[in-house]
Amino acid sequence: MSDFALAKLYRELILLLKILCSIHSDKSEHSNRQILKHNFTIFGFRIEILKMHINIPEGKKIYFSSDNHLGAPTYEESRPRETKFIQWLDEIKKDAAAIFLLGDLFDFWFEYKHVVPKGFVRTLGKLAEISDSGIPIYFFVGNHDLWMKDYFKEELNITVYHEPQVFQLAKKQFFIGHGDGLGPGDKGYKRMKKVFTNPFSKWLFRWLHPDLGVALAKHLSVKNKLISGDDDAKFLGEENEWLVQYSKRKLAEKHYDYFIFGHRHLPLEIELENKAKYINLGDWISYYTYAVFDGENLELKEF
Ligand SMILES: [Mn+2]
Repeated sequence: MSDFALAKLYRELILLLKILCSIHSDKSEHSNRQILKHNFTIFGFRIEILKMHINIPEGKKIYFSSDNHLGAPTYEESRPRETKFIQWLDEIKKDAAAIFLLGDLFDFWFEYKHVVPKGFVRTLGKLAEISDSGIPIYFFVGNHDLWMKDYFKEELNITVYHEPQVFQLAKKQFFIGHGDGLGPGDKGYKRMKKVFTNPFSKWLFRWLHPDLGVALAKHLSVKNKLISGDDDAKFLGEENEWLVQYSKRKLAEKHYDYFIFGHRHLPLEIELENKAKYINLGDWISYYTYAVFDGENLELKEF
């Protein structure tokens, strides 16, 4: 088998595993959710796999937001932004069929075996209330909160994804993720991400006393662009927007209606080919933007 064929097989197996794992981790049952059968081909063999499908009942909507960076630049300074976010959650819970949070909710988050970081109780409490009321919440980790483990699942019944996922929402195909490290370029950050997600470095970090570890991580998160992976929030033009390039590459393989990402801290809506759209959700630092999908149309709005 050629290197190329091996690489292709490897990629497809990883993709299959990812999809199977993501369905597996979603244990809760809701009446408006179902698992769809989906055909998948590996070297000509047709395999049936499962895909998340959410129906949107009449009058209900699906909401998306990302990049709150609670705790930045300091806990006190991010409190007004937290209050505003909770007001938004209170507003959307009235007609939400599901809520997608696309990462960097916290400027830094790390789960120890028996301990989670201090703070953010109003946000966590509001998410608990919404989740308990039966509205499913999906969380995609960002580059600032990628050290999530099972706390959100166990405490809030929120499904946590560590990689982008495909969802069918009503009749439309969505490709959803935080967006860090995707597309060409950003090599320095991609290398850093390998270090951060490496089990040995996580194990080492866990054994630093949290007063030291969390303080160090918070410092680096605010100070260092390479560590945080955050670019300046200026539009670089379609050709230089990595996530646009990434979406175009994905479109060449398969049709999607919407690509939804965070990470850029810049609200963007870009038409791609065949009516596909790239949406960037902006942030809750400068823009307070979110997307809402009613089953037919998706709108980027400001709160
Ligand atoms: Mn961010």
